[in-house]
Amino acid sequence: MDGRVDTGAMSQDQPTAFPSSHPGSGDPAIAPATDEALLATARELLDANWTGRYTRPSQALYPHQWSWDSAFIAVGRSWYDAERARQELEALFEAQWETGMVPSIVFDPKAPPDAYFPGPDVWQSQRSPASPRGRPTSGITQPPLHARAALEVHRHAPPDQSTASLAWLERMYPRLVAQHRYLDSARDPRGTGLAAIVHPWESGLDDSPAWDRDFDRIEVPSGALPPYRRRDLDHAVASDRPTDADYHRFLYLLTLERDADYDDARVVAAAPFLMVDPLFNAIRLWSEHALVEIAGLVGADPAPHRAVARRIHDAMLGELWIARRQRFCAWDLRRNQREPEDTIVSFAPLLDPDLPRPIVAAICRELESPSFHPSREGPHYLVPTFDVRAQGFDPDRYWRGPVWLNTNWLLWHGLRQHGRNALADEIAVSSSRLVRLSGFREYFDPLDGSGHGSDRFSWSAALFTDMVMTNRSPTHEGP
Ligand code: 2M8
Repeated sequence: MDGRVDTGAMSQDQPTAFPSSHPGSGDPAIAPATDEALLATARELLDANWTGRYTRPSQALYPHQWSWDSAFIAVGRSWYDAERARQELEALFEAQWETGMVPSIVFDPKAPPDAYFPGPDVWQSQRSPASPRGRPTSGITQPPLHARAALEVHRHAPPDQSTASLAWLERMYPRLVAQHRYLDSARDPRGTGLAAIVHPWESGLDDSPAWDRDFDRIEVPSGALPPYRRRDLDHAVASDRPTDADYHRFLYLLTLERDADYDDARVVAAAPFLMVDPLFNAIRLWSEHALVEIAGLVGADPAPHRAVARRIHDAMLGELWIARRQRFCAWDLRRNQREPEDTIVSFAPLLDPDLPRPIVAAICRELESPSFHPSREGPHYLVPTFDVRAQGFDPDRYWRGPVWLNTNWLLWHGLRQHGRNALADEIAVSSSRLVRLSGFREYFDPLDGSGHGSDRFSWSAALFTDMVMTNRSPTHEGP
């Protein structure tokens, strides 16, 4: 166990109950909160961030609806309020574009105009005839976790809501299918079976070093952007957030896409950033498998979903698995290069239920290596989003090293799916310790456990809830 978080006795085959005790590993004083008290705090937080139709990621920093946040939140909330969980996803899909794209942000028209930047006046989604009328959104998407989330929400419905839940699933199914078929058709310029993203914001891991080599070379012509003021820095410290140079590039890409009226063919043909992300595609594959199950539940044909899932699986192995490096790599389609950075996106293909065992083993070796499993001397928390030994690792800056509970949750599911329960448990223990130490923060320093970014962050509360409740539930079918 050298170099590991001490989780107490664990078995390779049987998941442990969600650990609430904290055998020493050099943790600073951790609040002795019970899971029950933390579940109550998580619920209170999610209720405070509930708007009546959906849940804000946080009150100040993110005062609108975000796409994959709502998927994470719906899963966590569904353990105690299945109705709001269903509403959350349905509200998001009311803003689905005619192309099938689910936008990354749906703006709250009641929020003050300067509450978030870039807001609806910058995005101007109405420039696209495919955007929903009278409902301002962003013009890009985020990882398609929603079919998986919908299936989980349905599974958690109490028996007296099973009819309502199935009717909801029937309403959601065609919208979820449209979301997936959009990605298959509009985002696969090479016809490989893999969907490309056109903006780092589409990855959800916006500032990840996974695409530094491509992103950093984007030159913003002088005068290309009007003067603007970053609002994120009103609510979070600058050293936790993206640098001004990166923010400038984010906005520049946004304006190029906006100026193409978010026409997919034009955007994909010209986007300076065109990246195949293993995490985005692994989530897409995991959700396509969820569609197989949903189709069975609503009386539709699961066969087409099986065929798409097989195609994505083959393409991930054929195009993104680099045997020489024993790693999945992001693929920069513009320059036709595989990105060498060792980041958490490389582990996401664990979500593929058919991932070959030698590849599962290689991913676990890397997850257990000192790059992602910091030394046992002193406190340490899993899983850093970037190799802690890499140049440029930053324990506190947004997506460039900190631990996030959503990536922990995805890996936890992936590892359990492949019977790697000991490692999955270590991740659950670390997640629990971080919450006890620093609260439901947006992200955490993997070396000292301090909290960063936003406070009272919704998906941290929701996913903590899901990990606790899943481990308590003997009948949970698992992903
Ligand atoms: C972060 O992204 C937004 C832009 O979409 C931002 O920084 O303003 C990311 O962490 C993203 O994954 C997340 O969905 C969003 C809201 O929590 O914040």
